[in-house]
Amino acid sequence: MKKWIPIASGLLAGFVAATISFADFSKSTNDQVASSNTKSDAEKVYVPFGEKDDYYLFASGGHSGQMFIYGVPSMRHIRTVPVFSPDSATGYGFDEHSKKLLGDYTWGDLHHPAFSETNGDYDGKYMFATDVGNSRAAAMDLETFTVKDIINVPNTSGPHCAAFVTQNTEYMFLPTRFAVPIGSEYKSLDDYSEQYRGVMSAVTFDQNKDKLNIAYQVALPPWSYDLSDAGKKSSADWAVMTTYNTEEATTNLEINASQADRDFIVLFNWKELEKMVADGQYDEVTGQKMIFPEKHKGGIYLVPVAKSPHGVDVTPDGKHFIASGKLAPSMTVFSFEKAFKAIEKQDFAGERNGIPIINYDSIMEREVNPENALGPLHTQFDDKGMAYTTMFISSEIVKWDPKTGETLDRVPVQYSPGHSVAAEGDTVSPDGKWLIALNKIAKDSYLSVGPSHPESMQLIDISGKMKVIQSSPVNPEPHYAQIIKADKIKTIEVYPKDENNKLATYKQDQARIERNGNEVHVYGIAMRSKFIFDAKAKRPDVIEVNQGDKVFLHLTNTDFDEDITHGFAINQYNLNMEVQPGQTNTIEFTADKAGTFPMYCTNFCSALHQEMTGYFLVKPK
Ligand code: CUK
Ligand code: CUA
Repeated sequence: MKKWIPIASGLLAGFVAATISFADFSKSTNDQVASSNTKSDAEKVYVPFGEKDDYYLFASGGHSGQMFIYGVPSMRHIRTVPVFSPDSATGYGFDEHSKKLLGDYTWGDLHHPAFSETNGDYDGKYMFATDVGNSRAAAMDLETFTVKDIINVPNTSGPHCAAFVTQNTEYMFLPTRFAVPIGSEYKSLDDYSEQYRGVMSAVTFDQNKDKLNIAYQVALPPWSYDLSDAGKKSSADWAVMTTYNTEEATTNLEINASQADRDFIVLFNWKELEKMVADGQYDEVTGQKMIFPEKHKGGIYLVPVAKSPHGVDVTPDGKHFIASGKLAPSMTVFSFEKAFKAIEKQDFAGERNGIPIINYDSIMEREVNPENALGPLHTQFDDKGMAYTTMFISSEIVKWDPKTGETLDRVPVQYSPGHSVAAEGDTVSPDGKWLIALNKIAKDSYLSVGPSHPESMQLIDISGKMKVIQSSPVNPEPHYAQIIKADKIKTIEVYPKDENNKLATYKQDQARIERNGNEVHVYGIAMRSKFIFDAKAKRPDVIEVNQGDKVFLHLTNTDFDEDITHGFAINQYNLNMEVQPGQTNTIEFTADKAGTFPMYCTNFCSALHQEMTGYFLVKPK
C-alpha cells in the first residue's frame, strides 16, 4: 500500500491531506481497476433513457425537513418527498391531512431514515424518520411516497440517533441527543445531574391504521446519546447506542464533554423492557410509561468504550457490534455472545446511575487502528461481511476485516464523509456492489453557486478495488441514507375509488356546493382540463362566497390515469394543494379577503392545462 500522508489533526489538515493523497492514489490504482473490470466507469453508471436504476437511494434532507430520492447507480435525483416541512410543489402542509401532520411546525431536521424490515431484510413497505429539530417521528408509505403519520415525542429533545428499526419492525427506537428535564420543564442547569434525563423512546407503527404510537420510554442518565443500531439474528432482541458527555457537562461541550477517557455504549434488551412494561415496572409520567433504570432494574447495560464514540453498527450476521471512535482513532469490535455471557455471570465492573457496567475486557474482541486514519464515524458492510468505515478527518473510506482487523483497502473522498451507505447495507444480507459516501463538504467539485457549496454524494464501486466513479451534488444535508433494491418497491398507479368516502365526488353531475350558515362545503372535481364545483350552475367552475365564510373544498381527481396529477391554487390566498389520480383532498380556509381571485391548476396536466381555471369570488361584507 502506498505510504499515507500523516495528518496533524483538525479539519483543515484533513482537507489538505486528502487532496494530496487523492492525486497520489489515483496514479497507483488506475491500471488495476482497468484490468479487473471490462465495463468502463462511465458505462457502469450510465442508465440509458427509458431504462431504470437498480436501486433507490433514500437520503435524508437534514434541516430541509425533506427526503431526497435518487436512483443508483446513475445518481439521478428522482423526487423530493416533504416530511417535516411544508412544500409548495406538492401542497404538503396546505391540505387538511398534511396540515394536521405538521401542526405548528414549519421546519424539521431529518437525520436518519430507516426502512421497515421483515426478517432483517428491507421489505419495501415503509420508511421511518426522526426530526432532531422539533422532536418528532414520521412514517412514509412506499406505495405512494407520502407521509402517513407524524407524532410529537414528549420528554425528549432531539431524537437524533434513530430511527433504527428492529428486524421485524416491532419498534423504532429514538434515543435523544439532548438531555432535558422530564416534560421539558424549567430546571436550573446547576441541578443537571439530578433533574435532567436523556429519554429514549420505543415507538411502534400500526400498519393497518397507519398510526405511530409511543409504547414506552426509558429515562436514561443525562448524557448525549448518539448513533444506534438494532441487533440481528441471534442478537435480534437487543440494540446498541453510543453515548458521550458522560461527564454531564452543561457548557462548552466541545471541551467539557471530551474529558473522560471512556464513554459508554448502552446495550439493551428490548424484549425484556417490553416485559417489564407489561409487568407494570414503570412510572406513569406526562402520560407516558417511563422506565427509570435506577428503580426498574433489568434489560439495560453499559459497555465502556474509547472516549466520545460516534456510530455503533451491528454486523450483518448479528454477532458483533462495532463502535467508531470519533475522538479516538479506532474502531472497537465487541462480541454479543460474550456480552450475553458476561451478563449471565454478572461480570460487572461497577455501575453508573444504577446501570451495571460490563467488564470491557470480557467482551472486547479487538481495537482496530488503520494507519493514519482519523475520525472514524460510521461503518457499513458488504456481502462478504467486510466493514467500510468513514473517516471524517482523513476524508476517506477504509475497508477492513472485522474478523482480523486487517486493513484491506482505502479510498479518498471529497471531503469529510459523515455516513456512508451500502446497497441493502443495514440488512442481514447486504448486496456489496455499491457504497455511497455522504460528504459534508464538496469544496470545488461542482459549478460554484456562491460562498456556500452543495454537499456531495460519491458513488463507490466496491465490487473490486474501491473506486469513486460518480458523484452527485445534494441539498443540505444528507446525514444518513439507505439503499434498497428497486424491485422491492411497488408503487400504486392511481388511488383506488373509495365509495365510502363521503368527501369524494366521482360523478360529474354530483359536483355541488352546499351552504350551512356561514360554512360553505364544495364537493368538486378536477379532471382534464377543467374544474367542476357546481354541476348545475351557469358557470360550474366558479365558487362564490361571502366575505368571512368558512370554506371547505373537497376536490377529487377523477382522472384514473397514472401520472395525471392536478393542482389547485387560489391567487393571493396562499393556498395550494395537489390531487393525485383518483385522490380526494381537502383544504379549509376562511374567505377573509373580499375580491376576485383566479383559481388554477398548478400541475401541468394536458395541452389545455392553461385553460384549467376558474374564479373565486368573495362578496364584501
Ligand atoms: S450523525 Cu454521524 S455524521 Cu446525524 Cu448520523 Cu451526522
Ligand atoms: Cu390540471 Cu393542470
